[in-house]
Amino acid sequence: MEKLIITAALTGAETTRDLQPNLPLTPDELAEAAYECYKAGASIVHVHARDKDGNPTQDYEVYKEIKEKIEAKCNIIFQPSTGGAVHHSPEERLQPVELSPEMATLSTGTCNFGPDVFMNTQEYMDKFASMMKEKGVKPEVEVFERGMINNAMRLVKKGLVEEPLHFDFVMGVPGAITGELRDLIYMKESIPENATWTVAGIGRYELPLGVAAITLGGHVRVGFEDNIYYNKGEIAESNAQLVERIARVSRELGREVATPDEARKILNLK
Ligand code: KMH
Ligand code: ZN
Repeated sequence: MEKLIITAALTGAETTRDLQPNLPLTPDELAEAAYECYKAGASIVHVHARDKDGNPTQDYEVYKEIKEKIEAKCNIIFQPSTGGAVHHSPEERLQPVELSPEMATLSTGTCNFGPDVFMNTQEYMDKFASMMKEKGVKPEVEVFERGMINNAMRLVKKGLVEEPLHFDFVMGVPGAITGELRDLIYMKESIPENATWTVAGIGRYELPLGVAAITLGGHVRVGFEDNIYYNKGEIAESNAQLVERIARVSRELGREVATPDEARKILNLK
């Protein structure tokens, strides 16, 4: 089995310091957290920026500062969010793609997102995919429901996204697909054979789905965007603590962990 790619989703747009006191917010904090995760075994860092008040922002300058600060510390793959927060406009969300990062997320469908709606019309999807193509950015296709895989394949047919695709199954968001193992199997069986995939289990689903992905040949995302606990009722100390655990479990199960350069090869990054 190929080595395991671990993605650290450091902050997200929804987690707050009230919920998770160790949440990295500023560019310096994000860069330090990325570096700790890199040392613990992460090869990709998924980043959401925050403004000076700690609120989610998709501002180009803030992402630029974060990218530069992370690159000064290590060669982890920088993957900014184009999902942003549910209230961001598509134009706001697209700003980090201007930085031509190696990867960025691309959500291929609309779903309920707790009390909100995460909006991704066909028009947005086409626009986001075209811009990523133009800037040479590999999309990580974020799917929160099965039908979003079909939408991704539609983008391939239109020539806006190149195969092999890399999917992230985000599972357990209230209002979208559950985090049950049977649903992970269904998702994994529904993508093209040459595609790679990772799973981001929300909350209590993070660890069991991560372990399942290790054994099924997928990859794993962990971090405060998805889960703030180490164990039930026990707040995690850091994102790196979650990365360390999944890396340890993977090695125990006989699967080595990829370095960023190994991840670049597995994902066909240019
Ligand atoms: N914050 C969610 C509404 C992404 O990063 O691309 C969307 C999200 C997906 O987190
Ligand atoms: Zn995200």
